[in-house]
Amino acid sequence: MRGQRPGSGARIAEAAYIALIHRKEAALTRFTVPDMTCDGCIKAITAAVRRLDPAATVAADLPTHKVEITSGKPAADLAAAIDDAGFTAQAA
Ligand SMILES: [Cu+2]
Repeated sequence: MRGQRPGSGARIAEAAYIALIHRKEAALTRFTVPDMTCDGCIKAITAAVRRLDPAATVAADLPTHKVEITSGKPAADLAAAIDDAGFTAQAA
């Protein structure tokens, strides 16, 4: 890039790298939660996930007991949050 101050490109790249390592990209994680049987369960699971990650999105389907979570948190942490709320999160 002509006309740019020397070194500014490297500084931008470094800033982008620091942003990347500090803010993990949100990923979709799927669980099956067999003991999720009513809207109250969905609310409790959603609340538990949001306590861990307020930015998470949670989509639940009662008939199939599937829960889809979009979050930057690791799947193991999401499963632990669901388990701590009294449910069983199985990898799906
Ligand atoms: Cu319920």
